[in-house]
Order: sequence, then structure tokens, then C-alpha cells
Amino acid sequence: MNDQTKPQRSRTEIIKENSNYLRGTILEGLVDPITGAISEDDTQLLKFHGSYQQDDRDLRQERRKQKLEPAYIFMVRVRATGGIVTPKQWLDLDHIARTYANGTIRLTTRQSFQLHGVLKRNLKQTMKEVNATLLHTIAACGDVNRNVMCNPNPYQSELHGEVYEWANKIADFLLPRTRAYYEIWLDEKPVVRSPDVEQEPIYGRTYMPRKFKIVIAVPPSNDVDVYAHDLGFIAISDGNSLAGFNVAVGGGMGMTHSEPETYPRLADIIGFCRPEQVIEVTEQVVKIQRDFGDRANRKHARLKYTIDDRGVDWFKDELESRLGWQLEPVRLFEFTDNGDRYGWVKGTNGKWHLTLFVENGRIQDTDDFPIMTGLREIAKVHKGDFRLTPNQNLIIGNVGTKQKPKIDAMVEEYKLNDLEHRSALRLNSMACVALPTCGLAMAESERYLPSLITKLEDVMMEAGLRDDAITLRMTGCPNGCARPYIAEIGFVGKSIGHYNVYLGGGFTGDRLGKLYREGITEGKILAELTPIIKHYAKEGEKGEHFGDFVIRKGYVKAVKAGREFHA
Ligand code: SRM
Ligand code: SF4
Repeated sequence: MNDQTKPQRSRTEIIKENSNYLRGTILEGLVDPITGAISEDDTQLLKFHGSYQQDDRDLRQERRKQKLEPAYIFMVRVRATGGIVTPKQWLDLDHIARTYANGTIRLTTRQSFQLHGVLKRNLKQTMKEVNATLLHTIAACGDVNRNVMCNPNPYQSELHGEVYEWANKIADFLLPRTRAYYEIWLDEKPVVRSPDVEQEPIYGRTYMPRKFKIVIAVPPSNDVDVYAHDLGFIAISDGNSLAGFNVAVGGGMGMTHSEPETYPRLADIIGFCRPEQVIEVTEQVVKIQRDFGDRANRKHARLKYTIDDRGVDWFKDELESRLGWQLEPVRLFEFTDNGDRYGWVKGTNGKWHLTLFVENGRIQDTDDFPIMTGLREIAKVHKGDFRLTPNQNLIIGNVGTKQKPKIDAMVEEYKLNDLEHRSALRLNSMACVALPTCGLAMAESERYLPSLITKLEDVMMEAGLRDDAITLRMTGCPNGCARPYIAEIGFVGKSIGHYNVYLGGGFTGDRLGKLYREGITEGKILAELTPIIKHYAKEGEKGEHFGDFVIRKGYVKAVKAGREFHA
């Protein structure tokens, strides 16, 4: 295609522009009884409202055989800055999940909740009930700023509390201003507005070229994986209070198999700003990407490509010229890991916080693990809060010393904190949703990883590494929803039963892994990894992480930049 025949704007851009600020014909589509779906254009707009149209892929073939339309269902994503909700909100979500969705709650890698399997006829009521509990879904998906992530324990130190407040301010600042959400889902009466009253002052009529993600990390924990997002802030303390933030830009995970021009990239740290400058920096970074991001090719529309195409220096100059002042030099900091710390900790407020392992974030009762019932019963008596971690786990937060024995007893009763029977490998694992709901999945992920880990645990056990933490992540396609490219072992689905294996990601989330084997099945995965794990047990140096070991021993080359990922 030469430059003249290249489309100037993708179809999604035109849908957004013609949508009257995200209204489209969603309202009409919801009440059309002929189909369980909505129109194709509206499915794009629906994302901005926090919902995806999907179909149950387990039923696809059978429905096709029977000449029925796919079993359409909707996923609803509920956002909560830093993943914090009250026990009442937990109970309401639990109720909504069991009444309108598939009876499970999914904690995501970005500290949001997902409800799967909602039928079109129940979608509006689901949204209403989510809003009635003072949570919302607006901008949980779509070409806008998504849920703002931050360390989920505001009471770990005063610094954590301050940082959490900034995360909230950023989230509020970047919420879309359109009333479409309130009209469609909450029956707000439309008011005739002049375009300038209703215009989106930050995003404009066509919003961002693509999704935009912001996180704040509080060293030494990099639980939010600050290098994997469009914009990351790294909190720098001044004794006990917040001095400001290092600013990281241009991270992202998504790529497409066999398209080397797409690649995961880690963010560059470009400077430091004071707390009171953080909104201004956020606004200008977002606006640069709004103005320069690729609106023709959605596979090239994230900030990481804008920065790689034009250079980090260009980006910094553009940002500083828009700000009218210069960022200060980057401050020193150190990350020690990107995982969660399990068990009880006491906060600065004198209350207790218990981090529980939730395998792949799925809250669902099984015979040996009645987690959904257990958390429901706890929510009925708990006086603190619940918090989602960036690793798909859950914190029962703010438990008073007096109430702790009761919560402890309930945790025991429902076997919610059974760390003894879980290896360090499992406790440091994540898998994306994939089949049967994700329309983009090429292979299983959440439903498969637990059994693969059981097999790898045998190898780890035999090598004497049961308690050695190795980060391991799986996704059902290369989009990277569980951030697999920064795991020490990453599995990425290629086709049913076949995975690419990536090795050498940094334990603190600071280095990309490298493709080690392509499209292999379980037998081959075990055959390939067993000798490496044994080698690590034998020759790994004291304190050396697996990701560093595989590079030192030449299994893979260290990847220094996103553009080198496929080299
Ligand atoms: Fe994701 C698309 C699930 C975090 C990169 N992601 C999807 C969709 C909506 C599929 C779709 O477009 O039809 C998946 C829905 C599956 C389902 O049935 O629920 C989906 N993504 C998820 C979640 C639920 C994974 C999980 O197991 O927790 C996470 C929800 C986050 C949230 O609460 O907001 C989730 N997705 C991520 C992350 C991790 C992160 O942000 O920290 C990434 C990589 C970081 C990044 O954005 O680069 C990620 N998701 C993608 C991409 C690739 C984007 C790209 O730039 O190439 C897609 C596909 C797309 O946007 O076209 C995608
Ligand atoms: Fe779906 Fe791929 Fe994301 Fe997994 S990584 S949830 S398969 S889009």
C-alpha cells in the first residue's frame, strides 16, 4: 500500500466520531429481541461503558451445527482505583454475579472485577446494580484511561496512603465527561447540550487512539509492573512522606504472532516530578498520545510505538514544552520484586491486612476450596475493606485487633489461606482469562495453568526448589493480559495446546523475556524446562533469580529494548 492508498483513520475512529460521544445505538440494540447481540459498531462503543460482547466458545461449534447464532454473553468490568471496595460492595458484587452472571467473580491483573456470562436482557440491570453500590464500569475498557493501579495497601505507611490519594485524583481527572453512560444505563434524561458544553476537554470527540494505562508503584514493591504501562509513576519518599514521582512512559505488552513490527516494550524513566505536578504531567502525556498516536493502524496505536518512532528525547522535549517547565533528574529507587506478600501484616493505622492467594483471580467455589462462600460470609461480618492486588490476589484489609481472631477462624474454616500446600511457583503465577469467554484466545490459559503448575511442581520439588519463587505467567494469546513477557517463565498461546515459551524476564519486572521455544505442547514444555530447572538448582548462585540464571548460562540472550524482542 503506498501512502496515498493507506487509510488515514481506522474504522474504529469513524465509529467513535459518529457516536455522539459514545451513545451510538446502544440503547436501541439492548431492547432488540431478535438477537442476543448488539450491532457491530455498538460493540466497539460498549467497551467505553465497561462491557464486551463475547460468546461462549465452548458452545460455538454446537451452535453452528444447529444453525443457531453464537451464545452471546457480555463481560462487565467494574473498576476500582487501587482495587479497594467495602464489604457491602463485595456482597453486592457477589449477588450480582450469582443473579445475572455466571456465578463467579474474576479479579483481574489491573485490580478490577469482571463478571462473565451476562445476557443482553440482563445487562442494563447489571450496570444499574453495580452503580447502585457506588461502583462503576465507565472507562473500564475502550480507548480511554483505564483503571488506575497502585499498591493496594494504603495503610502500609503514610507514603502508601498519600500515593493512593494521587491514584484516585488521576483516575477522576481522566474520566470521560460524556453523559452517555448515565443516559444509557441509569436512565438519566438526555438534555440538549451544545457540543462545547459536552465536549471531552481532554480526550476530544474521538477519544484516545487506543487504550491508555496508568499505574503508580511504591518501591521496593513493583507489584503494579510499572514498566508495562503507558504511563507509570514511581513514588519517591523523603523520609516518611512523598517527595514526588519518577515518570516512566511507553510500556506495553501486546503484540501479534508473526508480526515483528509489534512487540512488548518496557517504559523509559524520563525524569522526576513533584506530587502537585502529577496531574499536569498526566494530562500532557495523555494529550501527546492523543495528538500523535497512530489513528490508522490500531496495532501500532499505543504510546510505546509513538515513542519508538519519534525517540524518547523527542517525547521528553514535547512534554516539557507543553508543560512549560522541565522534569527534574530521575531519583534513585530500588525494586525487590513484583509479587504479593502473603499472610497478615499490621498497618500504620494499627489494623491488620491479610493477603490471600486466589488462583488466577477466579472467585468460584470448588469442593476443596469454597472461596466464594467463604468471602461472602466474611463480608457479612467484616468491618474493614477488600482490596484486589495487581497479581489477581485479594487482601482482607483493615481488620481490627479485636476482630482478627474471628476473621482468622473464618479464613481457616473456608481454607482460604492454605499456603502450606502451595509452592512458591504457584504463589508467583498468573494466567489470563482466555477460553471460553475471550474472543481473542488461541489457547487455554486460566483453565490450564493450574494443572501445568502441578507438573512443574514435581520437577521443582525434586530439584529441592519448592520454596523458590520464580515468576511464571501464561496467556492464551500474544496480547499479554497477564504480562507474560516480564515473567521469568512466560507461556503464550499459539494454538490449542501449543505455547511459545519465553525465558529470562526480570524478577522485579524490569527486563523482557526472550523466546526460547516456539509452539510446543505440554510434553515438550516439561522436557525442555526440567533440565534447566535442575541446572538452576545445581548451579544457581546464592540469591540469583531464575531469570538472571538463564541469561548467565546462555539459554537466552538478555533483551534490552522492545525493538530487540524478536531479534
Ligand atoms: Fe487484556 C484484550 C482480559 C489486562 C492487553 N483483555 C482483552 C479482552 C478484553 C479481549 C477482547 O478484546 O476481546 C480480554 C477479555 C477476556 C475475558 O473474557 O475476560 C482481556 N486483560 C484482560 C484481563 C481480564 C486479564 C486477566 O486475566 O486479568 C485484564 C483486565 C484488566 C482490567 O481490569 O482492566 C487484562 N490486557 C491486560 C494487560 C495487563 C495490564 O494492563 O497490566 C495487558 C497488557 C498491557 C498492555 O495493555 O499492553 C492487556 N488486552 C490486552 C490487549 C493488547 C493491547 C495491545 O496494545 O496490543 C488486548 C487486545 C486489544 O486491545 O486489541 C486485550
Ligand atoms: Fe484473551 Fe489474549 Fe488477553 Fe488472554 S491474553 S485474556 S487470550 S486477549
